[in-house]
Amino acid sequence: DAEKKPAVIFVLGGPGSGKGTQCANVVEHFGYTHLSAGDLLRAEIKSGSENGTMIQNMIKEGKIVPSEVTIKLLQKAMQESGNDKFLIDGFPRNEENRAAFEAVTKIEPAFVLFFDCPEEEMERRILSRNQGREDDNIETIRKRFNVFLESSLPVVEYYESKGKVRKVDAAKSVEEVFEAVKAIFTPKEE
Ligand code: UP5
Ligand code: MG
Repeated sequence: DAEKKPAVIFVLGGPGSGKGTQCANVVEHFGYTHLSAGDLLRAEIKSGSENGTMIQNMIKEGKIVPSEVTIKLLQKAMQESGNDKFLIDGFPRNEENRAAFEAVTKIEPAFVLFFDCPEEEMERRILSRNQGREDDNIETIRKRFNVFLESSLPVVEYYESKGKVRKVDAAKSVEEVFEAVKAIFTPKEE
């Protein structure tokens, strides 16, 4: 059909790797709309929706919310934004998320921005964040790390095999990481 599909970039990386921080920088410089799947799920809890309690329990355990819930929230946010280019932050988190998003939206990402960061550094960042997130305690952090290694890294590997991963060393300062991110978003002169 003649309808133009939006441009989507998946922003992936472990808990606390700096996805949200860097997405805010990209929005400012490159005109994307930032959609954090985690933020959308937390807003859904706050709104008192019928799924709220289920989502809250899953986040507390570091588990991945069923994809139909997350995909619906993403689609709604995309429609409401009026934009046609999106940073989807923290999704897809497992193979099922990835396949369902593709099947439902028929959208494939232009590329995957992957923040590579050692676990000790991610843990340090999360524990000093102090934003009152219910999953920012050491017990849940450990669970989030395990889910990331077992379920989310395979998604990065899938896109790696398609040549779609742009990997950034996320252990550096916010400014240094953004320099690397900027280079990825800036069209190269031939
Ligand atoms: N900080 C950032 N960059 C820094 C740097 N370079 N140097 C030093 N400090 C830096 O950053 C984390 C902290 O570090 C901040 O204090 C920041 O100032 C500092 P942030 O940018 O927030 O990192 P981010 O990668 O966004 O970390 P976040 O905790 O949000 O990642 P998660 O992937 O764990 O969280 P998310 O919100 O995506 O998901 C939460 C839960 O929701 C999941 O565990 C899961 O239960 C559920 N979920 C789903 O079920 N499905 C989904 O699709 C998405 C989420
Ligand atoms: Mg985040």
